[in-house]
Amino acid sequence: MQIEPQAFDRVLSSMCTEPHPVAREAAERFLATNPGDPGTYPSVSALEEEAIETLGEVAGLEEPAGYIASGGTEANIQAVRIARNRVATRTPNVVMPESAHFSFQKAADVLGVELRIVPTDETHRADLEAVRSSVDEETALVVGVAGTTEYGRVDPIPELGEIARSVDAMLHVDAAWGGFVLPFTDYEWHFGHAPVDTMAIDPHKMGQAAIPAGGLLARSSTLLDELAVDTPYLESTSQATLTGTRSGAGVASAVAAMDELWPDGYRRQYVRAQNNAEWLADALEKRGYDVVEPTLPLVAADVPRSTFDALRAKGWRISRTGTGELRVVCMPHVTREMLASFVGDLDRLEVRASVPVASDD
Ligand code: 0PR
Repeated sequence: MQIEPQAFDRVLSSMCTEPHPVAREAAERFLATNPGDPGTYPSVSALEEEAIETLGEVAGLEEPAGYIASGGTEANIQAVRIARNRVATRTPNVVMPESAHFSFQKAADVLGVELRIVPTDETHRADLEAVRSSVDEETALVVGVAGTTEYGRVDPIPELGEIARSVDAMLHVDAAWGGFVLPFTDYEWHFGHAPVDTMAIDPHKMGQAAIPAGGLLARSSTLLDELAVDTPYLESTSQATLTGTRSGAGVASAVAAMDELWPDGYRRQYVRAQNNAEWLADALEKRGYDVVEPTLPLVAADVPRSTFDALRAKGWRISRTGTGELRVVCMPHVTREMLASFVGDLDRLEVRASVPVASDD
């Protein structure tokens, strides 16, 4: 096979990153292991327990239950599934802000629950009044996002918890992207801050593990039991995961990355990424663009479509928010030099755009 994977030197929109060298090495070593069959692959199974212990530490949960999933999508689907299975009603609903990831649409479709999507306020966070007026006795789950995909915003998690409790619903926090930066901020987002029942927190995003390594955490193993099915021909007796055969590489790389980086390495990474985001926001603002302030390391700015397209044509891997703003995610592989080179390209494009077209006379 001749083809090489892409380089990361122009990747500005991904929520994944180059795995940490120790994560890469662990992934290679554990390629031929399957945590879906703990009776046959006990060492990767033990590693998965370690991964959940550490994820619990990151997310303020002393006795965590959970597993390493294929990603945030699976974790979100499983959280909706737990909540759906716990309510008596035949017509359960899930209330979430419009900023929540599209994986909840998949969850609702697969699981047959009604999705009630409420607006965000002017700070791009869940509008609490709208959430309050959308929940009812058939609400199985309220979703809060801790680090939204488009703007990196953190919903008011404790308040969402109160609303969920007022109707006996569960609270799920989607920290798939934000989970490894939020511990170093003042946000209230985790199990220790609010009555959170389940959480998505992905080592394969800010956690610098290899893909696939998502995380599903639950406050208690009873919650996870809602997902368990019997596995008669395996040595283990039941399975709570969505997929059967799973990636031991993902599990091992998650443990290796977290062993290496939690907490100091992740803290340094957060500070560097946040500084980069603020530098870029400042550079874009100085050039007259409307910038959504980066409260986490993610910058959105109102750059014209033609400029956006020209930057993509130059090889920059950038993406847009639902309303069309340029979106740059300051992941660990994003350096200041990359951002400076990106802004340099932007300047050259804008100069060209402002040069009047030469006339013939
Ligand atoms: N929750 C949040 C808050 C997310 O941002 C994402 C993914 C998910 C859940 C779903 O996670 P998985 O993709 O692991 O299932 N957010 C990014 C997105 O959809 C994922 C992404 C990753 C996109 C890498 C591009 C990319 O190169 O935009």
